[in-house]
Amino acid sequence: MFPVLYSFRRCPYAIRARYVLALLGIKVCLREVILKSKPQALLNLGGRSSVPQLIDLDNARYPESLDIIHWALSIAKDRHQVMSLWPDSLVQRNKMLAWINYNDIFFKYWLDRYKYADRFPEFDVNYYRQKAEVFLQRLDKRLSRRVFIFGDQMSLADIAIFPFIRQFSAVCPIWFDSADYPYLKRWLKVFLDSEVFNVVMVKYPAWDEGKEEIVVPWSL
Ligand SMILES: N[C@@H](CCC(=O)N[C@@H](CS)C(=O)NCC(=O)O)C(=O)O
Repeated sequence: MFPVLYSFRRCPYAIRARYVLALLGIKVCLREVILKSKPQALLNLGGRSSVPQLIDLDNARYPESLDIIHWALSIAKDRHQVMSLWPDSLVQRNKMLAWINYNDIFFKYWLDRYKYADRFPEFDVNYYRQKAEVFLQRLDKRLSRRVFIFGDQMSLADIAIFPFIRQFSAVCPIWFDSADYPYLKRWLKVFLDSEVFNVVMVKYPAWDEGKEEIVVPWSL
């Protein structure tokens, strides 16, 4: 028996959750969801049916990516690794959360408009991209002085944010390739080239009641 993770391969929230689970070696039963046709088992949970969501072995429900990540951090065996991702210092944690919140609230807002500019005809795509670039500029400046957002070690802030920058880069790869964000690109590449990322991006068939359960051991 393993905890159940409802996930969607390309979802940046699901990627951040899977990345932490894989990094910490926490096995789950991965149920790949098609967003337009969610499985009844997910809908039956009631309330929000977004992904990722995790149900642990005590039937406790973790309905948000950050809930899942904190659950994973709380049960991971390698406490040294946990400390390096999410240090004990409250000051440090608050700073990380500030970066993550900025990403989730402001950057995501402009990213969606940049990605789906045709659905937001009030402004053109360049306007939305420039709004989103405010965050890219902040990140690039910060990453010019350190490898990761909080120093030489990868932290929760990096893992929580990189899937959204990846999504931004994929809206117009030609534009992104020629854009002047050398430090941000170097940082993003560390993640995209990582073994963990390749493992969490493996494609699995969509799950539904009666279908075989896929346990992901995230073997690295
Ligand atoms: N705040 C949530 C957001 C999750 C989310 O918006 N997921 C999207 C896919 S990327 C989704 O499930 N959309 C379909 C829906 O909300 O029903 C989290 O951190 O997990």
